[in-house]
Amino acid sequence: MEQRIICPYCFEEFNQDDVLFRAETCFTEDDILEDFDIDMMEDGQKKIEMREENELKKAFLAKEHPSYRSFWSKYNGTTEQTRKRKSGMLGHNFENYQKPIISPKNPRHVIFDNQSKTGVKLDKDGFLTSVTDIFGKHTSNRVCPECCNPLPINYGKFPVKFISVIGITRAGKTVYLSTLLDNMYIYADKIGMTPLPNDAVNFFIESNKIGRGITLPQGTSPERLSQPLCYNLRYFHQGKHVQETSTFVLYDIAGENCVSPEGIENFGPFISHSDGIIILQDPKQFTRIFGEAHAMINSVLGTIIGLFVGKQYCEIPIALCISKADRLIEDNLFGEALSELLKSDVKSAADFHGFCASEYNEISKKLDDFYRIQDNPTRNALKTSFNNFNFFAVSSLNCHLSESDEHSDLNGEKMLMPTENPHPLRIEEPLFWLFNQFGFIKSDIPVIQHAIVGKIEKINMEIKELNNSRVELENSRFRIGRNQRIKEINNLIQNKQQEIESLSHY
Ligand SMILES: Nc1nc2c(ncn2[C@@H]2O[C@H](COP(=O)(O)OP(=O)(O)OP(=O)(O)O)[C@@H](O)[C@H]2O)c(=O)[nH]1
Ligand SMILES: [Mg+2]
Ligand SMILES: [Zn+2]
Repeated sequence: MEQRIICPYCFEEFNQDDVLFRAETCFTEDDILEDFDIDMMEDGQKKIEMREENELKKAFLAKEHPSYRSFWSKYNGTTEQTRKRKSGMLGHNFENYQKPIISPKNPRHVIFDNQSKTGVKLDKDGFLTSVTDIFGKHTSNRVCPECCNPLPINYGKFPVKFISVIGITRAGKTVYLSTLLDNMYIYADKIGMTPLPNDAVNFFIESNKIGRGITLPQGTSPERLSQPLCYNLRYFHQGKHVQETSTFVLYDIAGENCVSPEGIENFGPFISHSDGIIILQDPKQFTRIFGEAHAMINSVLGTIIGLFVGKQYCEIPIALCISKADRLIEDNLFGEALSELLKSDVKSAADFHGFCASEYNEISKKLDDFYRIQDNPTRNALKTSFNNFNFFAVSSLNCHLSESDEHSDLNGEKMLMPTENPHPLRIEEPLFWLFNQFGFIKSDIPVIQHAIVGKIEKINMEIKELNNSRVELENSRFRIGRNQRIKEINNLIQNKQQEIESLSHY
């Protein structure tokens, strides 16, 4: 079966049956005999068998694979963690990434299928998902043949969407992702989806737990690459009318890497391979309000424009989200109507599990106004560089925070801790919007499109100018070719009006 897989780490594309495996059989140097010792043995069947077994064991030595090491060397070492087995169990405690890499095509690594004898058995979908190694141990831990990073269970069987969450340092990315993923069951249910998380996701949530009395996560080390967060979602495809599963992969990209040239070099591939982007904008980036030197347009947005624009990628959906919206609500910077909307729960579309655009469009329009007043350079950059973006405001915490006794390792600042249960505000909305843009879910009414609005605005301006010149001509009675020119202008205006009509229709 020809089925291509794109590695969520190195983005190499390969056939599903080209995967490699991490073997459960692991030997250390101590388990392997010196060739010299075997040479010394008495000749005979026993010696031949010993030599053969010793040779086989050499392929099962526990160590980090060179391709894996070289991938992670760009990021100051791996961030993969191994769940420690219960104490008292026998055997070595190897890290998962130290397990030997074996090939399902090598009869000295794996046991071939009894019937075919020419290869290993595939699963019911025709996928290569597990093998039994030559020592009889079973493994279903697939890895990418290029970088030897782990492929989650079932990864590659379903269409994959990559989503990067980016924003400056402390913008709230980790808190956002952890809260979103932890509550995914509730959110997915609203749009009729069943989430099937994997181990790395649960690990991420556990190690960045958000809750009352728990110190908030430390800053993500800028030079490190967090593990991609893979999620399978089962749902009823509202366009195709069939049950489907999709995989989506979320990346938590540390803030520094969205702005420093070296960071962009190493982390740029994650952004440029994304099918959707969630930008978290820290309220302090609104220069008109806070006067901080982190204007959106100079930092993150500039980076994305650099990575995408001119490379035909600017069609990808971009969700620009104001994070920590609770602060802006509290400071009355959003105005009454918008604050009330933001404080309400995200609804499903009235009669079906879809995106409730009738509610969302109101928020989006008001946020567009907010940007026009507070950060017009960012708004303009979006309207002129991207064809598909929308505005959101979210709060992952929206609860009282107090200083905890712990200090941050990174900058010595006091760490904060929620003193009550967090009440997240609308954090699922950007994801729902992306799902709608990917075609997974329908919306009750067409979703507002600002890029289009921008185009219409521009054409309206042009019509206005044309009208002015027509009036001028009409007033200047004795000019040669005047009537011809007026006719031409009328035609131009008519064309532009038609253009607007087709845009509004769209
Ligand atoms: N008021 C409020 N504060 C928040 C919210 N979300 C995050 N914060 C604050 O912002 C801080 C930084 O959040 P993180 O999620 O660690 O930020 P980050 O974007 O991951 O930062 P880096 O890892 O440095 O790139 C938190 O420790 C909180 O103090 C929110 O919804 N409301
Ligand atoms: Mg972080
Ligand atoms: Zn890879």
